[in-house]
Amino acid sequence: METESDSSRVRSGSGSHAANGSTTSERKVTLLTGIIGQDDSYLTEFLLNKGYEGPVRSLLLRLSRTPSVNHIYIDPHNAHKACMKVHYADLTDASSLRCWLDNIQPHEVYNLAAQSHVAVSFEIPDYTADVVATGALRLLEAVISHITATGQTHIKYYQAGSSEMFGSTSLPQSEETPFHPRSPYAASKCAAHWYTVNYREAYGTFTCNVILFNHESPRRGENFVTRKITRVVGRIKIVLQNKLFLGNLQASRDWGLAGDYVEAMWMMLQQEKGDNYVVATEESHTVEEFLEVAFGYVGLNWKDHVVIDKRYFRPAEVDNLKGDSSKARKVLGRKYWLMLVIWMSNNSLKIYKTTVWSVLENMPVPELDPPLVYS
Ligand code: NDP
Ligand code: GDR
Repeated sequence: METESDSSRVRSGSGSHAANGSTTSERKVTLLTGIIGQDDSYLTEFLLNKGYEGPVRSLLLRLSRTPSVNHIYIDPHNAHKACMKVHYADLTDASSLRCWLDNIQPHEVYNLAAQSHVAVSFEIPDYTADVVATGALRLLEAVISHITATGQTHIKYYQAGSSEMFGSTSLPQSEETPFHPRSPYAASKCAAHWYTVNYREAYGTFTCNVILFNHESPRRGENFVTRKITRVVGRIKIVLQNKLFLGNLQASRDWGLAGDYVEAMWMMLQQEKGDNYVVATEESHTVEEFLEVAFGYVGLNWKDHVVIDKRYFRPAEVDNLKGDSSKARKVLGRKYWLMLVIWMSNNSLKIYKTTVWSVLENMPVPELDPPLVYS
């Protein structure tokens, strides 16, 4: 993948879609952080399908891998065809953020980049806080100074909040539930949440905190539990391995589908005022229940293969998460469905099959994108 050359990193102030002040969706320019991530790839596809005028711009941290976006990436040297552009930037580098905001002049900024693994945040707490908490602050500050310098007040900011912020609170968790973070990651997300609220109150900027409960897909990183399980189920089924090592099976999560939730992200930025929203399926299941479904799907019993390994337990666990997304439901006009149910429904088996069988090196993986069919 190529990126724009360094010479394009100048503060242009002209030639952007923002300059004409249009706010119609087809003339919007978007900036996303964290393009390699699961949500970024679905959101990029969603925005392109919505008819957002290309390119959907993205910031990229590491250039060594680009699996989630390769299928929609077009070489920028084919400028008339390019539907997204990828730039070097980092949430730990304030100057890069401000520079690209000035250069791109986006209408919408989605801050999705993060060190997003909860267990890993106990190992690298300092880095996690720098990216997740201070990174959000740097981006908000870049937005404000960009607005001050250019007068472009229409800019809207999206902050990826997390159900982990609720930690050990009682169910169900809504926008009114007080936070009780149980990891450096969750505490950092709480800080990012309050920075986002503060910049809304202090400067009148349109900022949104969308507190998403877990959402999964075939593009989920393989060190998160759903993808770890389904990947190994495939390997066990074809006798590539026999054991699956896991931690706490009693933890309960409200699992939705990533491809669905990006719609909620976009929708919340289309409201008149920035606000805080919880997005969830409103159902919760344990990791053990997930194992039953995943192994059962290929005719195996999880108890014959799963081994509990203490290494995968966290210093402090979030036992039970289940959202109350009634506020978001009013905006969206519908609710989202639990992933387990969807995976078992006929039309969506292909998502599951892809996840299971994608471990087979010489076997064609069914075409999934676009579009994913969920119901
Ligand atoms: P991923 O971990 O898949 O993607 C996050 C992306 O951010 C990765 O591409 C990562 O790059 C990148 N990144 C990490 N550090 C930096 C940095 N310093 N500067 C720029 N980019 C960086 O996350 P998801 O797509 O699953 O989630 C998107 C967002 O939503 C995250 O903020 C996450 O915390 C939050 N969230 C996710 C939920 C979920 O269930 N998926 C639920 C609630 C919130 P690299 O991989 O190279 O480190
Ligand atoms: P989570 O997702 O911590 O909820 O954070 P993850 O899939 O990592 O864990 C879910 C639950 O499964 C238990 N578990 C294991 N988890 C992993 N990763 N590996 C194991 O071997 C294992 N065994 C049991 C965990 O203890 C936990 O209880 C995700 C991330 O996407 C965050 O960025 C996001 O904010 C939250 O979801 C909402």
